[in-house]
Parts: sequence; structure tokens; C-alpha cells
Amino acid sequence: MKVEHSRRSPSAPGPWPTFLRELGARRGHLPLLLGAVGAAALVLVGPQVPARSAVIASAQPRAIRTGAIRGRVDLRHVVSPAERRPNVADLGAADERDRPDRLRSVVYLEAAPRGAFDQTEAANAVMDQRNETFVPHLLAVTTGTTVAFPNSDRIYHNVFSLSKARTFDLGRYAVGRSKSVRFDRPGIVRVFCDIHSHMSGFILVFNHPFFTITDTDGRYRIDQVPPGTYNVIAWNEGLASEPKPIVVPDGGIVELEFALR
Ligand SMILES: [Cu+2]
Repeated sequence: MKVEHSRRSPSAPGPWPTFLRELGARRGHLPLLLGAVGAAALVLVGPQVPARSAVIASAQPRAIRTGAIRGRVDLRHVVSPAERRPNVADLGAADERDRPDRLRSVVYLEAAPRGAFDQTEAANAVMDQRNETFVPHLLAVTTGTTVAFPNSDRIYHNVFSLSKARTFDLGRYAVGRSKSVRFDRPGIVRVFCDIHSHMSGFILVFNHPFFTITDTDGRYRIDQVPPGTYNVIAWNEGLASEPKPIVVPDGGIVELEFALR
């Protein structure tokens, strides 16, 4: 998977932040701006000057509406459950336990629209350890997200990753305890348990919010996409599609299907 590593320059924000900043500045200097700046300031203070604002608003460019991308990821390959060592404690259905999760894919924009990710709010997610399985098997998060790894089993686990985007080793800890890892770099993080070789999970870290995880039938929808031209990628269990170019029109919905072999 290619995830954009480039950070936006603070001096080159996208259309949204610039617009909002300008509105804020004008609001603060309203009396001086009523004549000089005119239209934008009057639209902003509409409730105080209702008679004029409606007329002026029609002279303003229409607000840009976001669109959506939706469709389905068709998995042509056989999604096999993780191989497990024989274990007398297993009750038969063990091999199937994280199979549904492996049918889920991630669909994401290869690069985000400029100015799309200004806020760096701390986010949190959880990858549980339950029945010798990571639950969920697949997480997709934005950079800055802290993921907790609670142990819900009565046995010890030892969660670790050697991935470039984030290397860590949480050591062994018992049921009821949890340790957390913060993910600050975009990329793919493969998660394992040092004690149970059949345990594995994926955490995909993005530096923008334009991604989603499909349902187990492969269906997805990415909302709030500003109009523009993008490359979209589908990813499943380490396999990424070719980037598909699409144009999201103002306020429109684009259908986009993927087939992963
Ligand atoms: Cu384990």
C-alpha cells in the first residue's frame, strides 16, 4: 500500500480552512468591513441584516458540496483462516473464528485532498485479544490514534509488531490488563502474538480521514469527499489493488468496484 508521507505545508491550506479563517477575521472587524468587504461579511452576519443578506448571498459562489464514493470489493482469492497449531482445548470451530473479519477490506484515497486533515485530535481504538484472536482482526485509523490491546483471555499474550510504520513489543500481561500503542506514522502495521503464532492482525494508519472498512460482503462507502480527482485503492490482507482514478463531482456519488485476485 502506498500511503502519502508528505505533510501539507501550513502555508498552503486547502479551501475549507482558508475560507473559515477569513470568515473569522471578518467577523471580528465587522463595523469597518460592512462597506469595504461587503458581500462575505454581510452574508456572515445575516441575522442582523436579514433584508440585504439574502440578496447578497445569491451573488456569492455556491458552497462546495462534498460527494461520496461507494461500491464493492470483490475478493476473487480464497480467504483462508489463519493456520492454527493443534490444540486439545479447541472446540472445533476455532479455525473459523476470525474468518469473517478477513473478508473485510480497506478502501482509501491514495492521497488526500489538500487541507483535509488539519485537526490532529487524539483518537482511540481497541484491538482486543480474545479466544486467541485479535478482535477486530483489522483496524484502520488516522495518525495520532492510540490503540489499546486488552487481554480478555485467561492465558498470557505478547503483542508485538516489527512493521516499519510502528515497531513495538508489549510483553506478557494477564487477563484484564491492557497496554496501548500510539500510531504516528502512516503505513501498514502487522500485529502478532509472540506466544501464539496463529494470532495476527492488521492496523492501517492513514494521514487523512478518507478511508473505510468494508462489510463482510465487501460493500463500502466513503463520505464527505470534496469534489476532485482521486486515486482509490482497495486492500485486503496485504493485497492492494491498482489505484483507480475517479472524479468526484460536486455533491455527487461515484460508484467504484474492485476485484482483488
Ligand atoms: Cu497470544
